[in-house]
Amino acid sequence: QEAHAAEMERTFIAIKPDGVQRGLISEIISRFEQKGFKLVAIKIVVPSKDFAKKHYHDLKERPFFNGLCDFLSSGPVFAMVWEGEGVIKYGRKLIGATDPQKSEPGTIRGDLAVVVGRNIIHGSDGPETAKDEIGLWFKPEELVSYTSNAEKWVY
Ligand code: 3AN
Repeated sequence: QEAHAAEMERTFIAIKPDGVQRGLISEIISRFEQKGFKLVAIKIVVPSKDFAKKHYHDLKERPFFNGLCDFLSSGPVFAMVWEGEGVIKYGRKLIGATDPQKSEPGTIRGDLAVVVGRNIIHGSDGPETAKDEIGLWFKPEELVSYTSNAEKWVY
């Protein structure tokens, strides 16, 4: 189905400093890749605290906001954009519930994390946040458009 590519949905996924330090980058990429989603942008960066505050601006009233922003800026973050049909919602499913004590086995947080303050990964929670977060972390020219070989077998 050729019409797909241009209108394909995209989401922002980031492996937080705990996931990077624990050596979980390849494990996490695998799960999205094996599902059939397509990686269209990556970068590894230590965000400033101001940048972390921008990223988490929706949570600024929460008591853990400051600690959360300190944490996100405490080390390298592996930022990605993934593309595919339903990738925003299904990406959240792959990630699992916010609190790893409640995420199901088989999900990234269920399998790989224990506490909410160290839940290793972030994923956009809807189309609007996906657009905003991709725009915050990436310049338009850092996103690549290509046809993967697998695509014609996934769709
Ligand atoms: P999610 O990351 O599943 O979208 P949000 O947006 O509610 O969940 O929370 C963003 C991040 O804030 C979480 N990934 C987690 O690191 C942190 N967080 C959420 N709730 C708590 C909490 N009760 N205590 C500490 N950190 C929290």
